[in-house]
Formats: sequence, structure tokens, C-alpha cells
Amino acid sequence: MGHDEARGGPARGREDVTGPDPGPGPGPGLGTAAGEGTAFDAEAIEAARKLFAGPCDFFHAAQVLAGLPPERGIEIAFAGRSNVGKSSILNALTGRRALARVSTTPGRTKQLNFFDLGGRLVLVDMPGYGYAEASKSVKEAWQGMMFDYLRGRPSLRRVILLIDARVGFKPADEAAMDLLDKAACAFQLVLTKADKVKPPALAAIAARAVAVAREHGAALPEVRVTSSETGAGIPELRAEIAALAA
Ligand SMILES: Nc1nc2c(ncn2[C@@H]2O[C@H](COP(=O)(O)OP(=O)(O)O)[C@@H](O)[C@H]2O)c(=O)[nH]1
Ligand SMILES: [Mg+2]
Repeated sequence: MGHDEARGGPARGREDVTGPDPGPGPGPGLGTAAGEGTAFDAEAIEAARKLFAGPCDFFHAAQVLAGLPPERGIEIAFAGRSNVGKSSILNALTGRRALARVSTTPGRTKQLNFFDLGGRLVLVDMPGYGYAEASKSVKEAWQGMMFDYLRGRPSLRRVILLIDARVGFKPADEAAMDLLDKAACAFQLVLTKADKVKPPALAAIAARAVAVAREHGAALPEVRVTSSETGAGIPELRAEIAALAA
């Protein structure tokens, strides 16, 4: 379908329009938590559902330094602390279990795992970070590996940075966001496990996330609030990602 140029985006890392149609206004409900939330019409939601319900095939695993696959299309990477709910949200987005199972295969958890979504997008499952007990050298190795990927990958259009709504921001998340800034790699904060947090606390962490996003040059202003358990926010996140597809 369309080429990159058709999207009119300048250098990656600074796009800020996330949906095809701003719609009548940001719904205040679950799913969006930003001053300028993007609403998606039913058509966009349905097109995204179809895209994510179609084939999604694992095709490559990389220890970054050892070799990334040739670029084959727009990449969207998922990152976050271990246990943030990354496997769960990948399953929720694609409506299947196989995708995340590949990524939990022993030996693959420290790799970048690449999935082809219908020939139109590449989803990249990044290794989890931030084990409290990890040594400094392990943390540095992880950062080096992540940074190598983030800064040298023109097809990487966006990183979805997951934050556990119950836990909030940890130093490892700050470090990850600093890396993303340094790599000029556009990222979006997405809160996970919204079902585990009562509405007032959820509103507070969402507001905090919007404030954090403002502090980071590479962060998109809009924050999404999701639950892989209830499906809240998932169709909207799908639509947002699908809007980047070729
Ligand atoms: N209640 C609830 N639990 C979740 C949600 N997403 C993930 N979890 C749980 O959080 C734990 C870690 O999830 P997982 O997807 O394996 O995290 P990963 O380490 O980031 O891949 C598991 O026990 C999941 O069942 C969610 O949206 N709601
Ligand atoms: Mg996982």
C-alpha cells in the first residue's frame, strides 16, 4: 500500500499525529489519558481488528549485536520492565497466544523477537528490563543492546513503552526513556493492568504519565490506559498502531 513518504512524516521520532481522524473529541473514558486524546471511528477500529486478527508470524530472533533481520517494513517495538504485562498485551492485541509463547521460549527472552503482521507491520518484542536484583553490568549490557537497536533502525517507527499502572515509574523506566530520547526514537507510554487499580489511583497514574511524557523529547503526548484482562483500551491501541501500517 502507501509508501513511507506518503505519510508525510519528517524524521522519525517526532511524529505527533497518531490517528487518521481526530473525531469529535477525546472520550474521557478508559483508553485515553491526555489533553489531546485521539478518538478512532468504528471503521478504523474494525480495520485494525482485522489486521491484528490476520497472520502474525514469528520470523527472526536477534541478539542485537549478532544481527538484525533486513528491514522489511515499518516496525513497532514493545518494551517495558519484566512482568509489566508485555506478553499479555501482545496476546490481547493479536488475539492469540502463540506470539507471546515464542517470546517466552527459554533463550529467547533476551532477544529481540520479530513478527510479521500481515505483511504490513513488523512487531518487535524487546527483552524486559529492570530486574531489581540485576547487577550493574547486566543493566549496562541491556542498555547497550537496546540502544544499538533503537538508534540504528530507520524502519523502527515507534516504541510502545509499557508501564504497570499499579507500580508506576521506576528508575529503570527513566533510564529507558532517556535512551529513547538519546536515540530520537518516538515512544508512547501505555499503562497496563488498569483493571487492578481503582479509578482515582488510575487517574492519578495516568496524569503522572502525561506529565512524564512532557518531560521527554521523544515521547508522544498521548498516553493509553489498557487492560489485557478486560480488553479496555486494546481496540484503540490497535487502531493507533494500524494507522502506522503500510
Ligand atoms: N490483572 C491483570 N493482570 C495482568 C494484566 N496483564 C498482565 N497481567 C499479569 O501480570 C503478570 C505478568 O504478565 P506478562 O504478560 O507475563 O508480563 P511480561 O513479563 O511483561 O511479559 C502475569 O501474571 C499476567 O497474568 C492485566 O491487564 N491485568
Ligand atoms: Mg513476557
